[in-house]
Amino acid sequence: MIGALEELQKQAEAEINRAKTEEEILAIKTKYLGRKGLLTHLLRNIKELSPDERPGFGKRSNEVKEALSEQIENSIKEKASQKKSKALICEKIDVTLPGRGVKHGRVHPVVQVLEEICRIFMKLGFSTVEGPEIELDYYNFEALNIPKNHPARDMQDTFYIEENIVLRTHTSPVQVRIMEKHRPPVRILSPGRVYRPDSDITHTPMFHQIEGLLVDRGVTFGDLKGALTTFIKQFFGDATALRFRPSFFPFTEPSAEVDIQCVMCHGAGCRVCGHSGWLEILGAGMVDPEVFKNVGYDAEEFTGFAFGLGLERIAMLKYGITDIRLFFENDWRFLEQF
Ligand code: 2U9
Repeated sequence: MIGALEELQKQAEAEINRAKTEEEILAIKTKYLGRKGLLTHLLRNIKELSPDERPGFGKRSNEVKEALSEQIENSIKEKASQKKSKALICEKIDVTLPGRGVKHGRVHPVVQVLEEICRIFMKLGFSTVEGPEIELDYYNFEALNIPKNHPARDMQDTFYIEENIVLRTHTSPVQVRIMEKHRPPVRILSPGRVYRPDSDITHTPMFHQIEGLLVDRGVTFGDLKGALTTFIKQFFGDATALRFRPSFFPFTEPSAEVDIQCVMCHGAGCRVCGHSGWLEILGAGMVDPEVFKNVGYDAEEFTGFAFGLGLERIAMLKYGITDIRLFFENDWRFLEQF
C-alpha cells in the first residue's frame, strides 16, 4: 500500500506540473484530495494493514497530503498571477480616447425665477427666512386676521391635518413667527411650498410662493409702490408697463393687485391675458394693524408693507408655459429648455 501511495503522489505531481489553467488545478485538487478523492479512498483501506504497519502508513499519507496541498496552492497562485499579467498585456486602455461626456443638469425654471426674485430684493436689503409647512391654524389664519367664517377657511381651500393643524396655504405664517421674535425693522422674504386643494392647467395642490414683508417707522404705500416697481422693471424689463388695482386681503389694508402689460401681446389682447392686455402678477398691501396687534407691535409706531406672488405663475408668464403640471413631471425634454 505504501507503493500505491508513492505512485499516487508521483501521478498527482505530474498532473499538477502539466496543468495549464487554474480550473485544471482545482479539478486535480478535487480528484486527489477531495472527500471522494483518491488519497481519501486509499486512507480508508488502512484497516487492511497489520497494526505495526498502520502508524508508518498514516504518517506517510499525511506527508503526501501536505506536500500535494502546498503544490496545488502554489500552482493556483501562480496561475492567477499569470492570468492577471496576460490581462494587463491584452486589455490595453487607450487613455487618449475622448470621454463619453457628462450630461449637465439644469436649474429648474421655478428655482431660476426664485433666485432672480431673491437677488433683486436682496439688493433692497431683504433677507430670506423659512418656516414649517405643517402649521397651526393660529399662524396660518387667526394671526393674519382671517376670521373663522372667512371663505379661505373652507375645507376646499385648505388641507386639514387635524382641527387646528393645516398644510400652510401661504408662507405668511413664517413672517408672523419672525415678527413674534423680532422687533422692527424687519425686511424679510419667505419663499417655499404651499398647499391648496386645486388642480387644473393653472393650479396644482402644491405650488411655490414668495412673500415679502417690510416693517419700520414711517413706511408708506409709496415705499410699497417704489419697491414693487423696481422689482418688476428689473425682472420683466425696464420698458414693462404696470398698474396697481385696488383689492382686498384680510391681512393688508389698503390692498392692491399689480398687473403688468401682457408679455405675449404687449397690451393688444390675446388668449393668455383674457383679451384684457394685462396680466396679474402679485398681490400686496399695507400690513393690517390687526396683524401688528397679534404679534405685539405698536401700530401707532410702526407701519409696513407686504406682498405675495406665485412662482409657477411668474415662470409660466416669463417662459410662455401654458400648463403648470409640466413643472412637476421632471421630463428632461421640458427641463433642458431653460
Ligand atoms: C404678513 C402680513 C401680510 C402677504 C400678501 C398677497 C397680498 C397676495 C397671493 C399672490 C398669488 C397669493 O400665491 S398667491 O395665490 N398673495 O396677493 N400676499 S399681501 O401679506 C402678508 C404677509 C405676511 C405678516
